[in-house]
Amino acid sequence: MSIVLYHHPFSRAATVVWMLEECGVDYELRFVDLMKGEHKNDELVALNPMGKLPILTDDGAVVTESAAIALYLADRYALGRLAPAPDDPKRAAYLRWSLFAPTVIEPGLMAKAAAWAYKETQAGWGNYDAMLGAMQTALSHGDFILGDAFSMADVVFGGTVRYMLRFQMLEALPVFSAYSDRLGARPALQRAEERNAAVLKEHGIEPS
Ligand SMILES: N[C@@H](CCC(=O)N[C@@H](CS)C(=O)NCC(=O)O)C(=O)O
Repeated sequence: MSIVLYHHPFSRAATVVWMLEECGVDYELRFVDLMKGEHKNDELVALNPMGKLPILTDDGAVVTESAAIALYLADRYALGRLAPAPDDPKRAAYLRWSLFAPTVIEPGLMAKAAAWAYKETQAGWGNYDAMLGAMQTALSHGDFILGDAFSMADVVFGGTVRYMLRFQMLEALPVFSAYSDRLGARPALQRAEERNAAVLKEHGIEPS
């Protein structure tokens, strides 16, 4: 099988399973025991010098960083369906909000939760209220980031929203909860959750 995902269900690799299910491709899950520190072994550090999951390999190509994995998979396996083509004007919003999740939402919510001291003008994630406003703007065009059409941007952006809501790091504004519920109804997400749960069961790990 050409696609291998180095995976643990308690990591962002769980969301990559959703990406793969949306693409409808075959893939192998290779369990990495985070609790035993297997992600720090030589083989995995050679693939990802950060010593972190997820790592995806595809016929020798190595992709790390969840958002990069999402964009890679959508371009390669679902261009025109989950990713607007490069000459499609929707590509702008697609890229914009796909990158907003890891570069603004994640650090912005971490900064708030951990009460980091930083200068808003120097930190890329800026001001918390501005970030909340931008997130609502992103969701103001319809059911999904691109309006009526679901795209891989919703897995990246929406996956972050769902995770942050679950751990109460993001205010449960109705717009976020409704979006999260819409995403939760997707068969591909449900298949991914089943697959992640099966891995937990196989390894005798209690669900979180
Ligand atoms: N920016 C990376 C973050 C990767 C990351 O932090 N992975 C966590 C699990 S979600 C991890 O491997 N933690 C174990 C460690 O750092 O030792 C991404 O989006 O993929």
